[in-house]
Amino acid sequence: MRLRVINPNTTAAMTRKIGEAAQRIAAPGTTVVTTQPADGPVSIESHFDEAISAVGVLEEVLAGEKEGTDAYVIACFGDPGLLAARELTRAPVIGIAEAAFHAASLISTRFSVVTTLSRTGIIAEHLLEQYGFRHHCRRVRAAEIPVLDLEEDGSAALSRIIDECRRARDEDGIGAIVLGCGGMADLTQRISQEVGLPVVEGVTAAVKLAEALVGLGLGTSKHGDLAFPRPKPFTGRFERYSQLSNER
Ligand code: 2AL
Repeated sequence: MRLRVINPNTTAAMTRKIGEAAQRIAAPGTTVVTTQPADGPVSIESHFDEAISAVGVLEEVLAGEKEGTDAYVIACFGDPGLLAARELTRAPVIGIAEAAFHAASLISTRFSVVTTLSRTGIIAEHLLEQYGFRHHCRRVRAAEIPVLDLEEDGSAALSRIIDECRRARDEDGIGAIVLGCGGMADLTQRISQEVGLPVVEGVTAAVKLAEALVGLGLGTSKHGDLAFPRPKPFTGRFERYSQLSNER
């Protein structure tokens, strides 16, 4: 199967890291293509960043449709553009936050999320509500590191995340930890060893869920609200979307 993993931000180093994590976990028969939008924020840590990045994600899905993609992963913890992406394809589209919540809820009754900055915690909280995981999650915690610190060798990012995970373990009454950023895709084992709890990371969870859905012969329903968008004129910068057709 052909899996397109989309890093919604435009930092190539993070895209590489996400791609390597996806490749390591993917089944031998899975071809992983990792991409990032041509335009957009270098990191996503606000509602504004997220709204802008969603357009790039959708363009990457449209590009993937031309290449016969079998499944998509949106590799940012806000799952930007997820439902809109599903409208554009029959293939399954999995967000890393929803993948991580599902996986964590299958191995524990309660989990906490450890994310980057506390101002982005609200995005995870909204998703927990929207996806129905509010009661599975004890707390959304922040290590107070900007996303791009995760790309810097020798930064304090890892030790701060580990410290926050230890606090979650000791104070939250949880069975598992969810890492709340695509840039943490390479940290699962290390943190799990240090903290002694199962650590769920969304990129890897999403790859395995995407493979499972494709293996089950399941794709995005085209019945109801996830049907292809109704064709209509788009104006100005977005005029090219007037060409979107229902024929795919
Ligand atoms: C993210 C993420 O996963 N990638 C990014 O740029 N921002 N989300 C987050 N909470 O840090």
